[in-house]
Amino acid sequence: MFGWWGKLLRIDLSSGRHIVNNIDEDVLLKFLGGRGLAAYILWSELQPGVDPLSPLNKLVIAGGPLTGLLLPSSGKLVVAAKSPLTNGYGDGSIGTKAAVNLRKAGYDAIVIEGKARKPSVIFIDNDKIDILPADDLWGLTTVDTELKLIKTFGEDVGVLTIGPAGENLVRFASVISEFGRSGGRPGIGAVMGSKNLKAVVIRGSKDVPLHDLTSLLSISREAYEAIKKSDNYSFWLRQGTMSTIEWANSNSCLPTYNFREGVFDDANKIGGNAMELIKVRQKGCPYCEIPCGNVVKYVINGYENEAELDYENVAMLGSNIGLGDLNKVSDLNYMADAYGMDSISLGNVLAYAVELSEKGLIKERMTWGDYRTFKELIKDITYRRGLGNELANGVRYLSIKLGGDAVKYAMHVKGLEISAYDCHAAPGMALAYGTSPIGAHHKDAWFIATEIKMNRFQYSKEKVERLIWMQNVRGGLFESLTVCRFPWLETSLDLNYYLRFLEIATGVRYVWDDIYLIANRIYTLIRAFWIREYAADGVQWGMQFDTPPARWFEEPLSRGILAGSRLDIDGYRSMLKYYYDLRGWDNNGVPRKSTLKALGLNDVADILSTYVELSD
Ligand code: PTT
Ligand code: SF4
Repeated sequence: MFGWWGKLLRIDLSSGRHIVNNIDEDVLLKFLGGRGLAAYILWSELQPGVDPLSPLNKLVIAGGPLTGLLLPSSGKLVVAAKSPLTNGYGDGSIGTKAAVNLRKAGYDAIVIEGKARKPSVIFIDNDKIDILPADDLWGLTTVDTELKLIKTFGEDVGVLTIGPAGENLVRFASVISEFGRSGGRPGIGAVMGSKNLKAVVIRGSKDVPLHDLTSLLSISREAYEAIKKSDNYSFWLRQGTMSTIEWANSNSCLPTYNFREGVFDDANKIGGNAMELIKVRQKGCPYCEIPCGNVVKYVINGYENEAELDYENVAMLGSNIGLGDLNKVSDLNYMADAYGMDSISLGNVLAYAVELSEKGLIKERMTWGDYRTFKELIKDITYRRGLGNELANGVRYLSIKLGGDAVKYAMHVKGLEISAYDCHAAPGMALAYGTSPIGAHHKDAWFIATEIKMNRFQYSKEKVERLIWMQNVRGGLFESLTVCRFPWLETSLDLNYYLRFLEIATGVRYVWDDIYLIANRIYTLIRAFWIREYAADGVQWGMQFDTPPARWFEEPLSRGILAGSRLDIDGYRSMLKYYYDLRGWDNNGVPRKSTLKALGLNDVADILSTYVELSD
């Protein structure tokens, strides 16, 4: 086999033992790697209905057939587990040296199971695996932890770590690497914490077996050159994702005041141009020629520090909480990275707290843009104190606990807080959130930009068809290859390059129909996972889980060029039904027996039919 090792490292933290398993070639051909492989492992190995924070949950760290090769932006890996935030499938992508080292150590994936008796670090040095005590690291921020680990193990290792938020089982704790790369929005950091696992440190020095090294080197040169010729190249290097702030504001989709509005008066103060004024350097993932990490130096009352800014975290910890000062937004971002939690969910829970306070649904008093209170609240979330302890469970848990009107203002889909695009006037983007396989995240389909070029207010079949294509490419292909999608999206690298990379690496010729089939298989398997897990908890699957919050349907925008806009529930449902048809799922969003069979998921059909009646 070329391109893949066909090896999975399995580590049991309860017994301290590890083993290297072979991965069937058929599984790799059918699921590629990364997300596809993680979904396959979690479906096949997890006991249905398992508590995500119990030792029985498994943490998967997976690369794909292109990860770590000398190809554009190939240093990404997927972290996945059953999510403690959503109770469904959860994953995230991180750009890190750990991705390259994972593959160079001789593995396509690692599965971590059980629970260590004491805080631990896993150190993987090629074939040598050690589980080491981490009492001296427990309680440290992700920054201090990584600095210490690098000091101990050397500059060449890759580190995945959690902060105090993961240790304290904050349900949206993420996994952090390289002081500001964050992955695993749906609480994958809390899964690590529940296993007493502070960090995974990886060193690898082997060469991944390749089908055609000479062609790989020459196509790689060609692709890097194509990227540099892109019209957007130099602007992207200046601002990365940050220019999206101004763009979203001018298109009335910048989340503002807990997704009540799509425009923010102070957008320019927190946008890409403002960011450039305090930017001190750029940071990138391995093998990336278009580094998009904006490192800024911020100053608050004479206190100076650095933070890494992207669109999503600035929108969510800026406009969505009514904060229009980039220094303060940067500070909250720094806290999210250092404590190790997802900035998108954090921006949601803070905004939710303000709205609950405004409406008198909680006793605490706070207002929009209240930086000092937010700072304290972030500490309280991390250490699970008072209101922070409730917010640490995410907006869905708290809304269910409070009941009544509180449910209306909880902005999530399937329990995952919504990422940074307001959808009052974007039914296609709303559908992207509704059908994303991990809950409301934009990674599978950043449909908003496409939609703005179409008729924004239309509920059309064409939008659904384009959305599915986008999901299949972004969430199916890129998440499973596993490489960064930005060279394609932001510097127009021709998509066909990726099929050529795949063939040169593996020797297997995939055409687009093969890729769409694989993507459909992955989406349908992940859907089966959700249905099985919910059914095991006695919850019947239905359209409501694929529908965004009532706010976007019921409360129109009151400001900006699109004032008065809101979504139409019938229009949304008609698009959702068509989406189900195209995926081969029934009217409740449950995969049909015939679909599962056509995708080669016969055993999944057999198991799923014991939980829910499958249509033909
Ligand atoms: C991703 C999500 C995003 S998506 C952002 S900004 W974005 C937020 N970043 C956070 C952060 O930073 N700190 C923090 N504590 N929490 C954060 N939460 C948010 O996490 C990221 C880039 C970006 S920047 C994007 S879009 C692209 N995402 C990719 C993806 O998902 N897959 C892929 N194959 N390529 C991608 N390329 C781009 O990577 P999650 P990263 Mg992250 C400070 O993973 O869980 O999906 O959440 O990956 O290495 O940080 O790179 O405007
Ligand atoms: Fe990492 Fe950005 Fe480069 Fe993608 S474009 S690999 S996220 S630095």
